[in-house]
Amino acid sequence: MTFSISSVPARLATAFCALLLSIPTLLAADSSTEQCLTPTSRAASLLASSQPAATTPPKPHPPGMVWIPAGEFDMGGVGPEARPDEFPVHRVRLDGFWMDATEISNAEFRRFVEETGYITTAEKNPEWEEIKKQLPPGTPKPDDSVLVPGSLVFSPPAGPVPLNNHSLWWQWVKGADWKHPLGPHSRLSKAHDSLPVVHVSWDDAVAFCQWAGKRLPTEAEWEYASLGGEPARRFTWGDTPPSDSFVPANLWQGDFPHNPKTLDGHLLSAPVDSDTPNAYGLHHMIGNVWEWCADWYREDTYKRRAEIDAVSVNPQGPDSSLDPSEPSVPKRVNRGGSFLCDASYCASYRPAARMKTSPDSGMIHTGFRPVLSDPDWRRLLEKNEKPD
Ligand SMILES: [Ca+2]
Ligand SMILES: [Ca+2]
Repeated sequence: MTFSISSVPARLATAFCALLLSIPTLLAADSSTEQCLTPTSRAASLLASSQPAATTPPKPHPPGMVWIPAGEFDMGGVGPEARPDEFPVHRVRLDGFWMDATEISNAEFRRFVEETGYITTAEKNPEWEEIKKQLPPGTPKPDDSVLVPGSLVFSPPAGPVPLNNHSLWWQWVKGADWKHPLGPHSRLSKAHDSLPVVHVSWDDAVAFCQWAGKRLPTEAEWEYASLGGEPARRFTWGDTPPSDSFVPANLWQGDFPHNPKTLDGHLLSAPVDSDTPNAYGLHHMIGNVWEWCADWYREDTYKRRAEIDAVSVNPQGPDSSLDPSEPSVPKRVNRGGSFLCDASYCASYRPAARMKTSPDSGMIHTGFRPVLSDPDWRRLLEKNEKPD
């Protein structure tokens, strides 16, 4: 059971306009076009008139990817859920790029592992010398029995808990990794091929992208693509917050974190192509699993950016990370929210919502989707066409 995350009202308005325009004897085309436009689509049309034509590059197109046309948008928070690190809203201009239509699936990640022998972060022993850099000075080394491969798994408590302590629903599980999402007893089978790969660190995601000749999106590219060509707005689907009676994406329903209702049919992840895609053809940009971006996280990224340029062109993120709440832990950006997102906790099912995670951390609700510039795609084609 899946639900649409696309801009249905805008699509219906477009279809209605097309119907009216097909009856020229009843309505003059110019006036009917004006009357048909909703405030949202009117704004999009005005914006589009100042942007380069959305021309899709010539075929062949990279398999499984959709074209995100060049353009400008207002990057940053909209609505009461927006957090301080989403401000100031600032103007960003991006070149066009290709983006995977779906989050990377278990089947795709297995192919990478089988071809390269790659071992993910969660499958390796944690290195104390690296971990202690992120802990308060003097933190004693834990017993070696603790420093074994594992990852973070969602573990719902038996009853209501304070929401200011995530350790009450997150558990470090030895033996949890992308092949064993819930722990050693939960080995993946072919039946799970279409689910998004999870428990991948930022380093794992980058390794996959390099193998595929692709890269992770910048957070500007991710936010722009999630909007599906619409102006910046509170949610990708409009202004209505998700609720138990409105489930526009694979999120959390019920009381978080102890009493799930799974009204969208999924307690955890859903197949990567199981929803209605947005106008660009992208599935599950909101919800399902969080998606790694290339950028280092800084709380003041937008402030620093807005001070430099009126319009930021293809912003790549800061040179290093700084999260004031955990300054010793370098973090990369995640976007889009996950099947655990709920209004009572993080409300991160928004195009502008930013999350930050240490690049060596995999979790059961975190995956990724690569992007590719068109010149890089042409170079890849040329290289593959040359005989060895
Ligand atoms: Ca769900
Ligand atoms: Ca997602």
